[in-house]
Amino acid sequence: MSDAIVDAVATELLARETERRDGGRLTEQHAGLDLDTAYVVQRELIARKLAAGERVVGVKLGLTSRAKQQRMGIDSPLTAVITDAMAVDVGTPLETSELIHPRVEPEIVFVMGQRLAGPGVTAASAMAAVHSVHAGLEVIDSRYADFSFALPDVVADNASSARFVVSPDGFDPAGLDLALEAAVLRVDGEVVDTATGAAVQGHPAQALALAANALAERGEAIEAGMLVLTGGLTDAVFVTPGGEVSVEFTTLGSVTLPIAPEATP
Ligand code: OOG
Ligand code: MG
Repeated sequence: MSDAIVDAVATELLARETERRDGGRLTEQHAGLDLDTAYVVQRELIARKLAAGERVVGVKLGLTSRAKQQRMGIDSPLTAVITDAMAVDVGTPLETSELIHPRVEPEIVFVMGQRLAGPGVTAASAMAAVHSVHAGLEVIDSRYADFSFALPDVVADNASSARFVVSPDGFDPAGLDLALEAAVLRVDGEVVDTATGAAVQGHPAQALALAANALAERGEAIEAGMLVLTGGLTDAVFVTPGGEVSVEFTTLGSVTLPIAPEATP
């Protein structure tokens, strides 16, 4: 693994994010950008965000549902890191002018009650560490043109992370059947997709276990108090300024993300 590749890829991805521009796959420019190197890039990119004042608030999984895997042409889940700068309060409009080509996807979100560290984490032991379950929407914004990437590209790009909104209403995991928890995704009031929690690795707790075990391979754990975004239940949808995206769950409630109107010159 080359430090020069890690530096070059992290620098380019952060520049694309800051300058709101996409670009080609970095695996095509750097033959050495394999999966292990990509996770080192992701860690470097987060380290630079922390140095700029951001704070880690949780982890996310990507490509945990078939809908997402098919759209992206990648059948392997991945993990990434979320920071406070990505959090949008419920009711606050999404400023698309700050982003490149945002898309929104519905997610089931865990707030951790206890530290969860692999290896050997099962869905049951993962669920036992969860404090509460919440409805969420994630805004992804790939730094690659047309969201076209190979697995190391998207891992290096922190899994297209950009923004997220989580409902403050938390539910005790013991009282829920998350595999059967249904989600209805609406854009501007029209239903565009539906799914149940089983779309995410059979059960969102399975995704949580997967994250804990994958992080352990890199010497990391999921800490108490952290958020875990378990992965888009459906394909992500593009948004239009002035519109809104919402997800309504059976028992977790609803989250609506208004999209800010285009700024008038
Ligand atoms: C990668 C991010 C995937 C999810 O929930 O599957 C992700 C992408 O689709 O650009 O956040
Ligand atoms: Mg997601």
